[in-house]
Amino acid sequence: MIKQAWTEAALLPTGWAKRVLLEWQADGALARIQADCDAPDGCTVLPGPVIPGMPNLHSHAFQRGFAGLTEFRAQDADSFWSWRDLMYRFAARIQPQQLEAIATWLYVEMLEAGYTSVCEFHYLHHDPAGRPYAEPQALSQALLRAARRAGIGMTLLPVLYQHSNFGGRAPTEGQRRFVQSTDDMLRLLERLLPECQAQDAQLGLAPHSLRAVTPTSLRESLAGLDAIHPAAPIHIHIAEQTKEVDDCIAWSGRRPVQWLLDAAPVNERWCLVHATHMTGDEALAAARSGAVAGLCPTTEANLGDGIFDLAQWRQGEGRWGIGSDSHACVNAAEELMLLEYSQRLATRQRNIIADEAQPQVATASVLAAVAGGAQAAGRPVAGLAPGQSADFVVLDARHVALSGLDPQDMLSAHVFASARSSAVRQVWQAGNCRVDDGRHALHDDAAAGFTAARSALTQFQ
Ligand code: NGQ
Ligand code: ZN
Repeated sequence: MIKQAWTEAALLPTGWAKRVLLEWQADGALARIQADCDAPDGCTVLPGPVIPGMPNLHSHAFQRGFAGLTEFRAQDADSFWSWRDLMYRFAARIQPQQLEAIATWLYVEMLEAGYTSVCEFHYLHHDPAGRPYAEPQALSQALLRAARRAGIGMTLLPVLYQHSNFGGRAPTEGQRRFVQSTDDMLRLLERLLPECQAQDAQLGLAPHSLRAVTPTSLRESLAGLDAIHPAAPIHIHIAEQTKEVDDCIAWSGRRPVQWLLDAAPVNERWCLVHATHMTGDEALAAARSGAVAGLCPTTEANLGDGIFDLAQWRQGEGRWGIGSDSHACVNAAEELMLLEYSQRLATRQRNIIADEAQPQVATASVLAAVAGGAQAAGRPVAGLAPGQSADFVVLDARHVALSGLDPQDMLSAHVFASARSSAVRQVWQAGNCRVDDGRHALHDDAAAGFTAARSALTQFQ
């Protein structure tokens, strides 16, 4: 059975179109998009301009549980590394039901903020003592269940984490819940594949970083992945901190991106998360590989990583998408705003993400981030086109920042002028309305579950 919805304006991969009819199949795949037509009798009329749902290409769901709780001075010079110690203390305690409660609320928030799918970079595998659960996939299942309940598309990326630094250094005590052998990881992937397929989730692999794997375990895990699930997405944290770059040079004589490009078959399957610190040559080569740059502007700002050079990346026609990573902020529009602003601050210019083909910054950035995010997710979520999932956001035309504007300016106001308030009215995922009037049906229940889990986890800190 075909389902339909009609809107006055929709952002298609080719740009804005008017009077658009969207048609999708029972499985949620778009079958036809027709512009310049009237709404058929009885067809659902969407109450505002429609933009594609945003894939969130990088998430550590459990970190939502302590967002806002690391903003105090704990030592003379706080840094990414001292933040990470606090994060490990939180990670050490979390139980499966708490992870599920936190993730369920997070995914509700994501949907309400315009994200329709999420890539979970998931490294919390074992129990708090560091022993495998009776079901080794217990925590992965908690994330899959949370995604199913909230109704968000999922790419699950179990993380291979074996070492604490370059050169195969032994993992630390704080990393005990993350660590497993390459063989155990491959068995985990085998178990998870049918579970993912049963809910239309994609399964991939995330070697955590070049710090956490060795050249051998990287090579063997990628070969094993290819045997289990060819074409699966591969995500890695690549060059987020200058200390990491220095350590990589000390270990190998090469910078991390350069090392990876030399050692691994980097291509369209790869997402290079936090490729913040690259030389011009590295950026050009990485962009040409077809890999997606995974940009997480609010987390990278929160952690003091540095500023990604988007102009340089685009010179190589590099693809990119956005992620909310540590979830200090869960808002697709705000990530895009901060990305553009970081570029303006660094270059002292304006309207960096726009170009001749698409002079509107908000429109250009939504289209680029949806395309890149879909590639990184390895799922058909690349916008409003036949064969893609019916994942879309209806902007709130009643919001004061948007009211009375034309659709393209409404999107611009949504990104740049809605003052951190949400101008999202409805969110549809796989053809189902998950958010109506700005609220997800699970909003209150999921919020209560989240606050209970967080209270239990923070009361002894
Ligand atoms: C993570 N987080 O895996 O959670 C990392 C930090 C690390 C971010 N980069 C840990 N946001 O890189 O060792
Ligand atoms: Zn991360």
